[in-house]
Amino acid sequence: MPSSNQGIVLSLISHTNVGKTALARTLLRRDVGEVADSAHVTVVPEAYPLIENDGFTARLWDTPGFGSNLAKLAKRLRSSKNPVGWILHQVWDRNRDKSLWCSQEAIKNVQAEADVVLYLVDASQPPETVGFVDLEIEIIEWIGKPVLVFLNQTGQPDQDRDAKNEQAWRDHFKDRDIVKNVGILDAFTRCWTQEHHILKQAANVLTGDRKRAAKNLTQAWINRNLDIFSQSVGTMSQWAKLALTDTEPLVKQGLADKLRQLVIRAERNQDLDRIQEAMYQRLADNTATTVNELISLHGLDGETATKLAQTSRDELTIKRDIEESLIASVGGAVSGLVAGLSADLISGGMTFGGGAIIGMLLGGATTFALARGYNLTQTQNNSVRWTESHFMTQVKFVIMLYLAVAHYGRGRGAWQDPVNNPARWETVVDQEIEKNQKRLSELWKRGSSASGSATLDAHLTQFFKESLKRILNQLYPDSIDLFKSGHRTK
Ligand SMILES: Nc1nc2c(ncn2[C@@H]2O[C@H](COP(=O)(O)OP(=O)(O)OP(=O)(O)O)[C@@H](O)[C@H]2O)c(=O)[nH]1
Ligand SMILES: [Mg+2]
Repeated sequence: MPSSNQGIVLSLISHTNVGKTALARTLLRRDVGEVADSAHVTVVPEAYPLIENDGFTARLWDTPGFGSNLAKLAKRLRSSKNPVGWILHQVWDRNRDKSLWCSQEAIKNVQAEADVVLYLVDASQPPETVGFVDLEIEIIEWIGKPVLVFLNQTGQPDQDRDAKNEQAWRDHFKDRDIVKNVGILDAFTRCWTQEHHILKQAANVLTGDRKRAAKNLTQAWINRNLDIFSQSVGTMSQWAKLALTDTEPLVKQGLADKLRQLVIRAERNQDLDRIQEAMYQRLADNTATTVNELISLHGLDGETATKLAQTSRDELTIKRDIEESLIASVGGAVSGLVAGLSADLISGGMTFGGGAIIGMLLGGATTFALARGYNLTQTQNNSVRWTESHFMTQVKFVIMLYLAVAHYGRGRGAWQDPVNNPARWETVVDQEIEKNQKRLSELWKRGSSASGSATLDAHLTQFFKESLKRILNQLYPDSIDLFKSGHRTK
């Protein structure tokens, strides 16, 4: 342990308007400075404690951006014996020559404060089109502080495109010894699993006490994020427990009778509509509470809009129009199979959420129930609960919501519900659910039995912990060590 407070200093540096202040907000989980889409919004450098642990501190400087006018000085700078000294001793008027004044402030900051420079580039443009980057890196090179390049403005995560982008920028900087690493850290769409790379890479380029500090703080950063991960897993497990154990009583007749009536009359059943409506309402409320907890755990501002309740319902309801056309195609088969199927339902062994096709093969009533958009099945006690397949859909839905929160950077502003998700998330989550069919099926069975539900919490926690780790590891293979190294990953 150090005798007094020791630490490391990281300076966020970039061309103006690239996103330094936005990234500072994302990393600090608070709204520091001012973020706006125009040049020279930040004009005064400011330092913030990024993390403290065991008497070590990492400080993060947000600085004014390099201005466009700097490039005009390139010839003068390159021919000067002491270009940095020349810039630092110029007197520029803060208001009249704002661009050069801001550039000077950034250079001063690198020289006087930084142990490591975090140089941001706007990766929405290919490296060869952003001429000023070379001059800016050259100036930092003259000062001699190690540089970690981070790409932002990369848009929604896309593994293939991001890897290509990263490689293009790595190639661009390959002859710059001062550039020690190139990675992605978008202030809007980064995942928390990527953040510790800043401190880890800093430890790689520092030496002595500072290296020791950076290593200690990397672990502290990981542990803090893993604590949030554990709490998120707990929140999601509680959500799933409510979904699994939620029931609604069937007032007069059993479900089978109601279904039989449905088939005979070929119309919607008001009782079932009311029951399903109540169940959906509770599911939507439960989901909104969970998302709000996740938002707050991840240091974000804002909350899920009430419109999520509607979105989640739409997503989770079997699409009626598709199913209606299916039912039209099976026609007479429906009524012919009703009797046998009802018997199955009464004996308690039948669920009808396995999908329209399976339902169609098994019998008309099942198909019919699906066609009318009911996702309920009967319990032993003349009440209904969500079907197994619907529960699986719910799990996918909540995992996708978790991923949206895990990627949402505070620099982007207050939380907004996702409109669409990256295709890769969908694929990875689908595969994970597919692989866990049996496990989810066991969880679903536990939800309805008194003996099973006693240990439901532990089983759900285990499921979400393992599945989310696997999903995040697949999305971010570079961060695979994260879950191994944390002290709270047991
Ligand atoms: N898509 C995307 N936009 C970003 C990101 N970071 C910042 N922005 C946007 O880019 C603009 C500039 O962001 P700032 O954080 O103010 O940039 P800055 O580098 O601090 O700018 P100055 O202080 O003026 O030098 C704002 O409109 C941000 O919303 C990012 O990671 N992704
Ligand atoms: Mg700024």
